[in-house]
Amino acid sequence: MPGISGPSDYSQEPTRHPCLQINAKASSSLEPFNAEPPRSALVSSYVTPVELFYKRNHGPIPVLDDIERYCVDISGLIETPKKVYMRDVRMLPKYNVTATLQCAGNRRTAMSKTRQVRGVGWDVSAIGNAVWGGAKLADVLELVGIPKLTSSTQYGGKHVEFVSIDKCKEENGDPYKASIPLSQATNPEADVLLAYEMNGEVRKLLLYDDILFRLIPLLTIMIGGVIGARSVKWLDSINIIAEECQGFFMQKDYKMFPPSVDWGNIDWNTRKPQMDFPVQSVICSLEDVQSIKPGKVTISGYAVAGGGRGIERVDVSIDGGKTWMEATRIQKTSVPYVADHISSDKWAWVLFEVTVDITHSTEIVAKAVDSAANVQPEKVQDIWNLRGILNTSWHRVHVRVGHSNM
Ligand SMILES: Nc1nc2c(c(=O)[nH]1)N[C@H]1C(S)=C(S)[C@@H](COP(=O)(O)O)O[C@H]1N2
Ligand SMILES: [Mo]
Repeated sequence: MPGISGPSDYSQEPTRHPCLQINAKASSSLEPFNAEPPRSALVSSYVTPVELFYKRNHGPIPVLDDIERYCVDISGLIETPKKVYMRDVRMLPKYNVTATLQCAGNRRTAMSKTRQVRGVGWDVSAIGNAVWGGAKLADVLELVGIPKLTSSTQYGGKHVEFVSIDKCKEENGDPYKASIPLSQATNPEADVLLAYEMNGEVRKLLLYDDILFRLIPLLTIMIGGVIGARSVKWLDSINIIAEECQGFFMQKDYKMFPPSVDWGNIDWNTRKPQMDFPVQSVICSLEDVQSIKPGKVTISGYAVAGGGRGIERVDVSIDGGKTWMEATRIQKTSVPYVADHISSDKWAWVLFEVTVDITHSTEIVAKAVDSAANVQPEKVQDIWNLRGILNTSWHRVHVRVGHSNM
């Protein structure tokens, strides 16, 4: 790709916000940067600030030396392959879609406590909500002659593969990639974006380039309601292909296996790549174990439904799940952005709160219900899987009530 390169080491990484908690695997300079904000930061604003947004990488951050030459190559099973430049994308109608990005590995650390899993450990903050600005992928694909609502091109293209620039060891040094069905990519209602902005700013990378810090916008795919792994950052090319992407992250990772499958008897081909994430909710105003004073406590957190289903309600219990009360939705008065599309909120999380009276040490639990009446599973043991993905079990925190000497 002219103008852009994927470094093979981590010597040119940008500076990150000091509040981000770096996960164990990433502490070595040989590993990609993976970090999440403290959970309390998630409930302080409906839109997560870019610098506090979790970072999930599989390779070094790309380096751009000439934005004018940066373009995305669209080719494959189509009539007219084309190079799409940033200016071409900016000329298409712009949409602002508020959408939550969640890593499939969110809450993996809690799952690993029941039985060992493989993967980077995450607490509850491998998630964030942003206003993504960009062109709809459906409009971009029209530039190469693919009409809206197409499920197959005349040459047999049925999937859209997104290939990045960053080199990953899982792909044997090749770039990160993923795909979605063509029918979803060409459906304007699916709101799949070729995004150039996050929260109203060009998505920037601060890179040290001898003497300068430069602001670098790169195109990113954003797919609401789907696990983060499919929203490919730093796009290099788009391929229209017949079968889904055969890359590592589609075929050998991010698949949901039953608890009976372990590394000794795994057959990756028996499962489909995970796409939508299931309904999730987490308490963010309290740590997993926290000492508090007796009296009124306001409990707050996030709830998000996959597939654009939207949150119906959030139930909170202060007696370990015996009795429940309904939390209220925190009004998102502080949102500084106006979504262009009435349905754009369906991809976004809901922040909830409820004020309770705590008199003694207890377990506080949250569970959410989506608009299709799907509910979170009670126990993490029941959904354990060897890759430790999609831990959406009831979120439990323990409060210890102390008295005078607190
Ligand atoms: N190019 C590229 N895109 C990628 C990844 C990556 O490593 N490289 N990681 C994926 C995963 S697993 C997640 S959860 C999200 C994380 O995006 P973020 O770092 O912006 O939060 O990006 C996805 N897209
Ligand atoms: Mo992820």
